[in-house]
Amino acid sequence: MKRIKLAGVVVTLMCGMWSPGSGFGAVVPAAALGQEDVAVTVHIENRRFVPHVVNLRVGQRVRLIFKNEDVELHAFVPANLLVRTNVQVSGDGAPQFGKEGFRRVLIPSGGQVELVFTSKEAGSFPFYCDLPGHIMNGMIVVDG
Ligand SMILES: [Cu+2]
Repeated sequence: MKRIKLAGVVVTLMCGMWSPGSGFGAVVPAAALGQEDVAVTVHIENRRFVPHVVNLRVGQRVRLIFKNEDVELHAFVPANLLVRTNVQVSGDGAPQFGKEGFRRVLIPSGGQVELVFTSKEAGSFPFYCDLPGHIMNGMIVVDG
């Protein structure tokens, strides 16, 4: 395992297989996991995403991990990043899908959710938590 620091975000490079946690919703077969280029962990604490900026590259397969360390439920809602994108969800969250694909995932207190996907286009893609009264924002920046 190798750690590099990229614009304030610690990116952990993973090798080998990864055993998924207990699934909920769109559960991924274990054979499909463990092939990503990078893993990025975003902590949720005190109604904030930490870090709130995640840097990715086009074509990079990423495992984006959310750890909810608050005592309340939160959601990860990406504005446009994952539209019509294949997203594998694992962990103990409750993902929701619509016509355009992945819409959001609810992350219980103390829970962890992992999303595996490949960014298709460059840009800055905001994300937020849409639970009532929560003002929680972040940005996924995809470089070409
Ligand atoms: Cu929230």
